Amino acid sequence: MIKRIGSRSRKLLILTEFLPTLRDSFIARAGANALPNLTRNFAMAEKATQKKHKFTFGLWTVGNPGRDPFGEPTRAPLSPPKIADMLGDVGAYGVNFHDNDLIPIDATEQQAADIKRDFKKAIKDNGLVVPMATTNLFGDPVFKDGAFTSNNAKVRAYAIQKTMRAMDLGAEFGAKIYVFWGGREGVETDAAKNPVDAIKRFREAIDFLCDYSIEQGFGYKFAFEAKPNEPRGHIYFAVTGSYLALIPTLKHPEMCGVNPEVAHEHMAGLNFVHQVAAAIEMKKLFHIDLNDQEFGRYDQDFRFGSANLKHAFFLVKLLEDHKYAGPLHFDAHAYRQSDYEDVKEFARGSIRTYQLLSDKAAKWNADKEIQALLREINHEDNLLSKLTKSYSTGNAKKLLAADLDRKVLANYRLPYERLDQLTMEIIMGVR
Ligand code: GCO
Ligand code: MN
Ligand code: MN
Repeated sequence: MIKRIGSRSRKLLILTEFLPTLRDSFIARAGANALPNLTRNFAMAEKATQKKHKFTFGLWTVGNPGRDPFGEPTRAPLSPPKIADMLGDVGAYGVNFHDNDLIPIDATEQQAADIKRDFKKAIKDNGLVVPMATTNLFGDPVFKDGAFTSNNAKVRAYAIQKTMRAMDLGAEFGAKIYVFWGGREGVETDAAKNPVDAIKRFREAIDFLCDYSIEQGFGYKFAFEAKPNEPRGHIYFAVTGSYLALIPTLKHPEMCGVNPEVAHEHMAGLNFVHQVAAAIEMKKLFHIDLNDQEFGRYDQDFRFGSANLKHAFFLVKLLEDHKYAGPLHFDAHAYRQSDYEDVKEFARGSIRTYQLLSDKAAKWNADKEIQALLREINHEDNLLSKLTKSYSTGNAKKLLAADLDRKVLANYRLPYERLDQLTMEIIMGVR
């Protein structure tokens, strides 16, 4: 079955549609003994159909045990190799980790070596790669008042030291993207820290770490992840735009970009699509964290597309139209009520929603009526565009003399209701 899938691309296309159903009926018929192999084979086939996209998950996402600030975990902890097995089953491309997701902060050297050996085997067995690594600079009490921006020079030095070691670890697994999420870099009261110093301290740490990466030949690209609050009352670099403004002031701006997250910008009440568009336009979209979030709520980390489908559609369309080829990282977790079978559904659902929206985006682009509307609303004027393209005294003079009647211009038709309704009908699956 799998061989046939591999050898005929037409069959592959047809089977892609039916793989989930086929998988379930095969499993039902084959019985419990054949289950692990069958599941794995179907996952490989699913992955072959997905290879256009690099779908990744963090150890901390599907491995999330369901703890929240008010309640204990609802799921037993899973070891990293078991998480890799789960990701193999759902056909993910890769797995990312914080240093301490893989190696507990107080592990001995021997324990660390054993963990690394077992995890390397698990990712190999499951055909996974590790595209991204990051540092836990928020969990331990030492970071209670920040890491790179702490008021204590020793804590700042420890945070940089911990990151260097975590970069070594990521590089050992082949990671090429290094994410910086400053979860504790902030305040509850501005009496506590000078916010200008905080920016200077953060820049200093990043400049140092860029040079470390260069000297070690890691080839890392750094991706900064903004968040406005949680766990701090106020986090510095609250939105993606804050990092886009910081990057040109760094020692190695070419190495640095952003890792925007849907939930974080929605927590700030912003249009995520526009934040990502800014990063794309500046060639700074190095990574992306996909999840979902109701506006005005606590940090929810919902399954991608599960809360704001229309935003998710325009996001996928943006990424696809601009041929974003980096990892699509689902930084979310399953509901606290789910068991691990249901966590798999969460993971499969994340992937499937992205793929379905990507098909819908292609439909939108191919829709004749939509294309006609786009032609109707966009009015090009080559002569005027030439004038405004770049400044010269002559162009300024000609522009001042141009006949631009505001009353005529105000009358151009913009049938956006029709355009939006057609978009909604594509999303709702009736077009
Ligand atoms: C959060 C963040 C984190 C980061 C992760 C990678 O809200 O907790 O999104 O999940 O993405 O620490 O740096
Ligand atoms: Mn988050
Ligand atoms: Mn994130």
